[in-house]
Amino acid sequence: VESSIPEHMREAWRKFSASGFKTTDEFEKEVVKHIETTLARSLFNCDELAAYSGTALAFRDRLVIDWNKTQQRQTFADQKRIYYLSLEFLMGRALDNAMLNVGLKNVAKDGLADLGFRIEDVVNQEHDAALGNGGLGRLAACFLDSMASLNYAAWGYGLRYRYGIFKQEIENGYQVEIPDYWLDFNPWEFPRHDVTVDVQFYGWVNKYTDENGKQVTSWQDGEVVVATAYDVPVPGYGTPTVNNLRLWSSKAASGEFDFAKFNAGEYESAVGDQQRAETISAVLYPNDNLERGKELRLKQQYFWCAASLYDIVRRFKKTKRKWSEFPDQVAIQLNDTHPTLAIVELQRILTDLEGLEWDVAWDIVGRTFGYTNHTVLPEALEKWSVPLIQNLLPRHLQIIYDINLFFLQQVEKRFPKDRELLSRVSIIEESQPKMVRMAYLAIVGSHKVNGVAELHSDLIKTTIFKDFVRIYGPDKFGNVTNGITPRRWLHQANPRLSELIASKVGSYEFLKDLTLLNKLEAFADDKEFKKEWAEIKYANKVRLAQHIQKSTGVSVNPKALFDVQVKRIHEYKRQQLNIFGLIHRYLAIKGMSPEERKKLAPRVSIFGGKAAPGYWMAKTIIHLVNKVGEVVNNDKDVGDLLKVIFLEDYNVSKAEIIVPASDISEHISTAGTEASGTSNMKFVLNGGLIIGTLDGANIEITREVGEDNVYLFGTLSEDVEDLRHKHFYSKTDFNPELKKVFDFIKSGAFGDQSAFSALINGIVDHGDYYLVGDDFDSYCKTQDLIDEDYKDQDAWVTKSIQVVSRMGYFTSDRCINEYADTIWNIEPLQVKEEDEVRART
Ligand code: H53
Repeated sequence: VESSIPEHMREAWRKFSASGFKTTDEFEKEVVKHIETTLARSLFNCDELAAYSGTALAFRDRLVIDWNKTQQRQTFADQKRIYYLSLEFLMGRALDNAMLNVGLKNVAKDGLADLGFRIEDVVNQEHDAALGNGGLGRLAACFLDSMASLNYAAWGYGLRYRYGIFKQEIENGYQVEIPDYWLDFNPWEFPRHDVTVDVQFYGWVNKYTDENGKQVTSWQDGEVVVATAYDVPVPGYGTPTVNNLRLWSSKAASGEFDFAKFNAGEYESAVGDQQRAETISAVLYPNDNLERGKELRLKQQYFWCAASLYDIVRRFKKTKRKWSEFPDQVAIQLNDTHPTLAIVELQRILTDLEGLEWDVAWDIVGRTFGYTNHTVLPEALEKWSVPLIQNLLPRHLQIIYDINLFFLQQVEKRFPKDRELLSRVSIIEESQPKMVRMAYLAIVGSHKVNGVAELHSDLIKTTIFKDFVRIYGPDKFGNVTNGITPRRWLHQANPRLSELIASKVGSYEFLKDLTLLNKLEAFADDKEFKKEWAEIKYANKVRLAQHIQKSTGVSVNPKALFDVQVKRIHEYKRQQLNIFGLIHRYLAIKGMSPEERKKLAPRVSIFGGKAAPGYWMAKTIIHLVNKVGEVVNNDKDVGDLLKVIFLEDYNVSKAEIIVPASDISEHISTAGTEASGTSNMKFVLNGGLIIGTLDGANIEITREVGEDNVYLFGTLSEDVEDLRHKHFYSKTDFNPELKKVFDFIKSGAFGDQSAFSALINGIVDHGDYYLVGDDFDSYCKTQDLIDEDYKDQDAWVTKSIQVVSRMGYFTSDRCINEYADTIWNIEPLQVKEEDEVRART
């Protein structure tokens, strides 16, 4: 490599090469140095934010050393790499995670204490990196953690949004959205101003024969936007591997602004170009499980795919291998259909730019890509209008048509004269306007398609992708059940529980091999152990109660049963079922005698989650929860028996407080709608039990932890369609208890009833698509059962221990190994044992 230092001059480098702090003294020295020099502050001017900044910079230095070495090691090893393309990475905070992963949290704790700070206060200064909406984005973050922890050579590719998911405030019971500008001070990103890619939009396609008689296709003119790389280190746990997350930021090609235009007096338009370019990476679309077909979103997708592919191809070309070896060096995983244009872009690079034959190129493309589907909801399946693509990406539209043509020709050969089939599987939907079905394009351009839980993977094979199973055979379609990283979701969020577990199973090795949790089973009846277990849950509840008090002003009793539903607000997730159940409970309490009330288990019901800003029904649900809270929490009759809390601005760092404090959490989607769910796993891993439908990963959680340890209820997915049809003919047998709830709302008990009429009418008059009426009765009965069971604390704690001991399967490490074996065909990189040991100390 031209830019490396000559051999005879390397000694000085080696002598002074940074090695990173190990002791408390060394750590303190680093922190003080950063505060005094990097931040230009002093001990007379050092608040918690400055202490956070100094600590983060000290740990960042430490990570960078291993990061550089990891990248060198991966380059020398010259093996296959994984590229995980995701429009969302919901990372949360980085400092606590970095401290734990490099094994120096205690050093930092002591050091910060010496310097006059509490480590918790310092850690709490950090702004969440919230570049995602919900489950899909958080899954990507867990996968990055696992890929690094398992020493896979892996890169994440995403967008560097200037604004992440909005901050939610509740005003008068309504959600209000505040922009999330998070880049004021972000020590975790490294701008790479030398790593840029020109990305083209619009223009036209020129096909001609060159002087050698060769057919040339070239995409010309249009507009160029520059992608600049920002790199974020991703440390593994207890390993020297630090992988890279590369996020692209957009700016105008002409740099600051167009000087020619500026000098010609067109100041506004000069600045306008720049702003238009910067808009591409400005903001994360705040929809979860909903696609709205906006041009800017398509621009984001292409901008990110084009920059990432250019980068991947550039890296491959340095190895000087033949194109046929590309799939042996590169595995690209598509997180949902958002990056599907990468398939088209690679085909364009290989044919138009590199001159490969169509078939040769297409074979390479297919062997490179894998596609993960995360939803069957029709409103979430991406379709882009043909005129929109035609205008923005004219060459890509032609390639899509060609891909479709070759695909349909294949199908025609295997299933002659089945015109219906051809029109059903066509990548182009013959609607007005025509639409490109991105999921179909993703299937056709990948060698493997997977769902994210067993039920979901079965459903996609029998419903939305049924025809493709016929065409390609069943082997192309698989399942990789989701998982979560136990480092963040147990060790970081619940350090005391993690420590107690380690003391029983012998070491912290369970954080790398979660199946070791099964050793806990032996202590499920151990009196002393159960006491400590229960104490930790109680302490976590006290901490959450303090948070609730601070953020809502409501004081809750930590001895009450904590019932939690935190996730994006969506009709299919059925927060409305939960709140209707609580109104039912409230009415029941009101009707009880004092003796009956004494027998009831006090309950705190906690909601949290954001509604997409344009999702009116979801906002109505938030409003109802808040109004019910106002009434119930101020009713002297009810007291501690019931509190209804809406916690604003649910995000990753709040989840780290909420999850360890739950007794029961709710995963109550209409069967067949929640592809997997991952918070269900987080709650159970922290000793919480769940109430849930037979949906997504609830089913596999039940299989692992035992039917007696899960509160299941409701319609089965195979019965959902029939019921939906029936709703349109008869609703005479409408649930009388639910009707009472509706009447109470209509009486104005929670303020102007018209605010909630759409919510009620959707159920009573418009077919009850999500089966709230059907499942209400079994839901309430199951809640009654929970009340009863919770009274027997001794048995409850045994269940709590048992379920944790059986959660080994749900680590994202298991997922990553499955992807590696069945889709990517890749092995981890060998890391020297001494480096592993160093990383653990
Ligand atoms: O992806 C999670 C699943 C969850 C599913 C979620 C998801 C999004 O967050 C956004 C879009 C989408 O298509 C799916 O709803 O069930 O657990 C990770 O797979």
